[in-house]
Amino acid sequence: MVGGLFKNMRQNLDFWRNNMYINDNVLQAAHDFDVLKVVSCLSTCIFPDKITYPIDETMIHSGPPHDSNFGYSYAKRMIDVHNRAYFTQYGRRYTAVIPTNVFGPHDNFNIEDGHVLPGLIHKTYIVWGSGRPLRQFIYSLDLARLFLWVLREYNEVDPIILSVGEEDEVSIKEAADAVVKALNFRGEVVYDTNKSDGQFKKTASNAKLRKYRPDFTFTPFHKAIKETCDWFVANYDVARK
Ligand code: GFB
Repeated sequence: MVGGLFKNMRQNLDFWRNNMYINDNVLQAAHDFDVLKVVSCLSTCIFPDKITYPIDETMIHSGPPHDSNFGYSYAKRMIDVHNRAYFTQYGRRYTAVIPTNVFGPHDNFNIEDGHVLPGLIHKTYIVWGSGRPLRQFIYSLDLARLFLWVLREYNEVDPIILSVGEEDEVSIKEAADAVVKALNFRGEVVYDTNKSDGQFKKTASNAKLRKYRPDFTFTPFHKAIKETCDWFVANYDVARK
């Protein structure tokens, strides 16, 4: 069960309970049916809020998460505990990836529940919050390519962050400007500062990924935004919104 900042702030209990049920049912069923490998998803938003940067895989349990999504964060952290327990008790090599903010075609463009980029693409001219927070965004097609590599080649039980580099972190304003450019929007962009900014930053290191995949190239941000905007416009009638 995933959602943007605002859905998390409204439903921390649902995010905690539903994701805990999913964790236990999926992993126990995999074990019962002798599934050899399970790759679960955590997220870079589950790391401690008060932390040093860049965040890396060793810091998952080093302190409380940001208050806005504590239910989701603690439930997702429990997957790492589950994976370690299946390894120590049964030798299962179940693992997890830690994607940063994902976006792309077929996203959830719902304005209230979705994440920032699909929300901006759907709304275009209204940015919630100040636009100052920083995020690393990963294009869904790049994440899918990396996910197949993890499934086939990554053999650690410890999780691995799947993110663009720290140098590719952008502000929400820069992300909004990229959407405005891609949609050729000519109107005024307004910032609704009555809406929360959420976590200011959660800068994650992709050094572990780079150690395994120094060759991997991410789709340039503006190209990925353009492809996502073009998909949304061409599929407006069927897009989740
Ligand atoms: O993607 P998002 O909702 O989640 O981004 P997080 C929230 C940031 O974008 C805040 C700004 O700074 C918002 O003020 N923002 C601007 C908007 N316009 C919009 C808009 O139209 N919609 C939305 N949603 N935000 C989530 C976690 O944190 O990260 C989830 O809460 C999940 O659990 C996800 O893990 C990856 O990046 O703040």
